[in-house]
Amino acid sequence: MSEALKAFEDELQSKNFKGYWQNIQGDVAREPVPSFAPCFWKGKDLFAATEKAGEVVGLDVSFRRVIQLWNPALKNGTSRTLVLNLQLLKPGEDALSHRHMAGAIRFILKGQGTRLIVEGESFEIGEGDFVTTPSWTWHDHENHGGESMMWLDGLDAPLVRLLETDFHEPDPRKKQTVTKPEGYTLATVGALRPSWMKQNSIQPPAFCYKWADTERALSKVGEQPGDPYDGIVLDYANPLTGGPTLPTMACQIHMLRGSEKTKSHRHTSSTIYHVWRGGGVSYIGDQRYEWEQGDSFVVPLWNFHHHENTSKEPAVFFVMSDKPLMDAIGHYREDAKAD
Ligand code: 1HN
Repeated sequence: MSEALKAFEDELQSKNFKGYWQNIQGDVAREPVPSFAPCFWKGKDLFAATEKAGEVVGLDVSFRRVIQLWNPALKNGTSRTLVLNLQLLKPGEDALSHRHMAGAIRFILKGQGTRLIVEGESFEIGEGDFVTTPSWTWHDHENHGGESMMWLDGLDAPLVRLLETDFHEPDPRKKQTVTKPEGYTLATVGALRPSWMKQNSIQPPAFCYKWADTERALSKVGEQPGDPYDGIVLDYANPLTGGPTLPTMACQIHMLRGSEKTKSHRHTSSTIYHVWRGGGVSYIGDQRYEWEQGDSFVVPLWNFHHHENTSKEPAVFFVMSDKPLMDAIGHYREDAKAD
């Protein structure tokens, strides 16, 4: 570098300026190069760690007894934008109320009879149910049943951290008072809905999607061709608009029929998979992962991936992705691998 150029750059810096040429480091990438790699978590290890947390970590120590599926390529989180956790709530435990900017979902893996209270409505939850806790909604949980509850917590917390928009408020009441009748949201946001009710046009209402309905839908469409890359896909749609689950994340159920093998593709959204039923193998970039019930893995953006159900029984994934974000800003691109 010439003396004159160095002196000029120093002068720019002293005035908080930077020349474009100072940012160019070699070739500019022609396509996305994710900074985080695929990662796989064994369900057996996750459940064992969570059981252990149940013995050594009280709710006084950890406001929520939650273990994160931490992608070591990141400071925090499972993907760049989303995090998947497993939460344990033991019989008799109450997780106190709070609200925050991060939007959250729960997918119940184990247990019955617990209640999630969101914005004054109490939802009874059990295995396979899926519940949303949209951004800035009060939420607390109570396990008044006889068995431990375990559920997946999915949050857009890494995105919120990046945006630095995290308002976070403990509830001065500690626990919410239930102010809405049982089944209130279900009865008011469907095809028949009260005409005077104003709804938030960005955030969906908190909603509980029952496993029995998911199973029924799978059985009604299970014979159809489905999607070449993901098999039979059900969207957990915003019940009001039919749009994505939350503005920042799309949650889905994927079913691979017995011996089904999907085609390979890649896209600019990143996807987190949890194996809810069955066994098989997924290929992500140059990695091969064999999975069984309870396992989880993440497919970073722009990694080719495809899946194979290696058994005769259906395999079912619970899936979470940041595609709505990419759609909202016009960054979604998808590319099929040539056969
Ligand atoms: C949260 O609010 C819950 O309410 C669980 O159950 C996990 C992880 C990060 C930030 C907030 C919950 C969380 C969380």
